[in-house]
Amino acid sequence: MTLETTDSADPVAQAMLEKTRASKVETAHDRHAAQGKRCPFGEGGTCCRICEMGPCRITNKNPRGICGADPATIAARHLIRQVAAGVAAHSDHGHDIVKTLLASVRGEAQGYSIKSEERLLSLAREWGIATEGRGINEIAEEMATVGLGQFNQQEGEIRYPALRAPRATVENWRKLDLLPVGVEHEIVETLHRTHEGVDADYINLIMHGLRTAMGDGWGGSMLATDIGDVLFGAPKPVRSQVNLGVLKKDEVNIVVHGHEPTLSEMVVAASRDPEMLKLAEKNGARGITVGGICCTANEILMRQGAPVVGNFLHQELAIATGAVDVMLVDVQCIMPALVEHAERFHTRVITTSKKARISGAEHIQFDEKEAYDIAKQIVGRAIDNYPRRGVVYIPDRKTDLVAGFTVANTFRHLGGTYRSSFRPLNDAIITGRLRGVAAVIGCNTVKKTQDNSHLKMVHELLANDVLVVMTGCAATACAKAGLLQPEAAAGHAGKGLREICEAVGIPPVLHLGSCVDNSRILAALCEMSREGGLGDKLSDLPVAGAAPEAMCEKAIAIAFYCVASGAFVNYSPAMRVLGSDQLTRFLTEDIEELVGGKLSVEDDPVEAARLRIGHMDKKRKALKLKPMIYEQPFKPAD
Ligand code: BF8
Ligand code: SF4
Repeated sequence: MTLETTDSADPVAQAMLEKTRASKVETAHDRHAAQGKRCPFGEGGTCCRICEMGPCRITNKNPRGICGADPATIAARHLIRQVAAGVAAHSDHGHDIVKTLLASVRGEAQGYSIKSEERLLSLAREWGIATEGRGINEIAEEMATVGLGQFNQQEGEIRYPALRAPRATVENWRKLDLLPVGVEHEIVETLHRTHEGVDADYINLIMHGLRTAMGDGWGGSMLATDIGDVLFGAPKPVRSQVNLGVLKKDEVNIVVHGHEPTLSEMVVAASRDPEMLKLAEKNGARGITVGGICCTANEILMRQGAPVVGNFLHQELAIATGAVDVMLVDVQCIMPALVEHAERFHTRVITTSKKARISGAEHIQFDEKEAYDIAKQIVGRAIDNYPRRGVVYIPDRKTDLVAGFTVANTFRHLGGTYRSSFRPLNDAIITGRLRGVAAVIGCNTVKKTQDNSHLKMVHELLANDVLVVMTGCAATACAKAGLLQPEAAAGHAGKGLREICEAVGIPPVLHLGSCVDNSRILAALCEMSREGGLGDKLSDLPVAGAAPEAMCEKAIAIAFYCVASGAFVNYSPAMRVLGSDQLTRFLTEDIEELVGGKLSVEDDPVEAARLRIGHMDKKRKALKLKPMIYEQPFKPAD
C-alpha cells in the first residue's frame, strides 16, 4: 500500500504548514513523520492485547495466539471493539441531545426552546405519539422519553429501522438478527463477546459488529439529527464561507471545536448579545466571530450559517494564525496537542465536558441548566484575551459555500415545487440523467494528503453524472475547494448532473451536516426506495459510500452500518484486517450475499470512485434502467 505523503491539497494549509515549520512549531504532520513506519502487526490487526497472557503476535511461525485464537478471530475482535467505541461516541452524543430536549421542556435548561415544532410534530406522528389536543411541551416530553428509551432498551428492537426502511430490507435484517435490542445493549454485548475466551468465530463477531453499528446509524445518530433539528431548528440552505481566512484580524475570534451543538449554539447566541458586543468594543475589537472546526462547525453552519474555520487537520493551523482568542472544545477529534501548541501563541484552550479534559487546559464545566450564562462567560474570556494577541497571520483566503441540505428540503429543490418529493430524483436516475448518488464522508488523516482523496474522488464522481452528498470533514474539504457552490456544476459536473443543478440552482455536492447527520443519508435512501422504481430493498439502489481519508473509530462504525444497510463502501486507509485473508475476504466479498453491502479497501481515490460507479452500473442493470442520456467519461471494462 502506498499512500501519498504531501501534507495537504489545500494551499492555505500548505502555506500555514510552511510557516509553522519555519518557526519550529510542531503539528500532527511532523509527529506523524517522527513516528516513522508503524508496527505491521498493529496495522494488519494481528496483534492481540485482549488478555494478560499476551500481547500475542501472529507470524508464520506462530499462526495462533497463546489461547489458540487465529488471525481472523484476533482481527475481528479488535475491529468490533472499535465499532463499539464509534457507536458509543455517536450515541452518547445523541443521548445528550435527547436529554437536553427533556430538560428544556421541563424548564431545566437555560436558553433552549423548541425551534422546530413542525419537525417535532412530524416525528411524533411517525413514532405514533398522540398530538391532538396536546401542548407542544407535552408532546416533546413524550418524544424525548421514548427516544431515551432507545438507548437502554433491554428487549424487542430499536424503532427507526422498521419505521423508515423498506419492508424487504427490514425482513432481511430480522432474518439475520441484525436489529439491535437497544443501542447500549449491543455495545455491552460487543465488550462481552470480545473478552478473552468468548466469541471465536470471526463471522459471528462481524455480524454482531454490524448489529452494534445499526444502533448508531438507525439509533443514536438518527436521534441526534432529528432531536437536534427539533431543538436547534431544521436546517435550510444557507450561504457561508470556509477556511482560515474567515478569522478576523480586528474581531474577537472564538473557534468552537468538537461535536455537540448544545454548547456551540449558545456560544453563537452569546456572541450576538449586545452586552458582549459592547464589551468587545471596549477592548478594541470591532465584533465577535464564532467559527467552527470539525463537526461542531457543521452543526452551527447548517443551522446558523456560521463560518467554517476548517476540518480535522486545521485545528492546530487555526491556532497558529495567532488570531484565535479562545478555542472551545467539547468531545471527539480534539488533539491533546492543542494545549501545548496554544502555549506558543496567546490562545486559551477551554475544555467544557467532564468526559474530555486535557491537562493544562482551562476547564469551564458546561451545564445545560446555566447554558447561556456559561456561554457568556466563555465569550467574556475570549474578549479579555483579545488584547493579548502577538503576531497575527491570517491567510487571505476563504471560499463561499452553500450548505444546509436535509431530506425534507433538498428534494423540494430538485422537484422545483413546494412539495417535498423524491420523484424528480428517482426519475433523473431512471431516465439516465443521473448515474447514481454517492456519499463521500469522514475525516482527514495524516496518512494521506489532507483533502486530496476527497477532491479526486468527488471530481471523478461528478464528471460521471453522480450526485454527491457529503458530511463531516469531507464536506469541509470540498467546500474549501469551491465544490459546494451552485457554479461548481458548470466546471465539474457531467452534462446530466449539470442540467439538474442549473435547473434548480443547487451545487453538485450537497452538504448534509455533521457525521451524526449521515443518518440523513439513510433517511434519504429510504425515501428514494419508497418513491418507487428503484427496487424494493436499500441494496437495490444505485448508490455507494466512501470514507477515503478515514481516521477514527466513528468512521468504522459508520462504514459498518452502511454495509449492513446494503451499501458498497470504500474505506481508506484500510481497517486493521489485512493481516487476515479470511476476514478481509469476508468483509470485501462474502458479506454481500448476506446484507447486500460490502467494503472495499482501495486506497487510490479515482480507482475507488470508479469501483463505485461500476457498482451503480450493476444496480442500474439489475433494475433495467435506461442507458445514460449523455456519453460518460468512465465506462467499466465489462
Ligand atoms: O465526526 S469527520 S475527523 S470531525 S470523525 Fe472527526 Fe472524522 Fe472530522 Fe466529525 Ni466525523
Ligand atoms: Fe493472546 Fe489469546 Fe490473550 Fe489474545 S486473548 S492476548 S491471542 S492469549
